[in-house]
Amino acid sequence: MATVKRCFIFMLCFITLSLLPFSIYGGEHQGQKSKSGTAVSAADPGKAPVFPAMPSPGKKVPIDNDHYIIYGFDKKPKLGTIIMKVEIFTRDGNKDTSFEVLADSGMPSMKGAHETGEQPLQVSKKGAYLLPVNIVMPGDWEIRITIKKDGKVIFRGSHQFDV
Ligand SMILES: [Cu+2]
Repeated sequence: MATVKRCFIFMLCFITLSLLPFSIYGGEHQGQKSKSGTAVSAADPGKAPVFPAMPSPGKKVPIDNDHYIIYGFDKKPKLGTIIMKVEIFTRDGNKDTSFEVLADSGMPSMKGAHETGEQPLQVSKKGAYLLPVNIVMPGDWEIRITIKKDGKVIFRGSHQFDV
């Protein structure tokens, strides 16, 4: 019995020692990243952009100093295809279609299962940005909106909902 126990402790030590170099390496690697600043982090594809939660559909969401969006759906989200609509307004309430709007949809609890990747919304005749979103199963869903002006990202926002 004592032999088995000693053997077990030996195994544990062996595993710990063999994993140690990796954890030290990982720590150093992270340290290097944060020390070297923005140049490296901007080029680092592993650094995921942040999508802050937006106010509810139908509410004004500021995207810069002079514009806000109002987003929503053609119906209460349910299984099947729903159409997401994003309208961009200037501060004085005129529609602006000079932006590029992209959206990614998926289920936060099933990472990698349903993400569509960034899809461009198409501008309708009425000046609304539209995108069909396929809700393929019940559960928690998230739509992530990215807005660009002249190719540069000026806004990111997330809307989470349950189906
Ligand atoms: Cu799912």
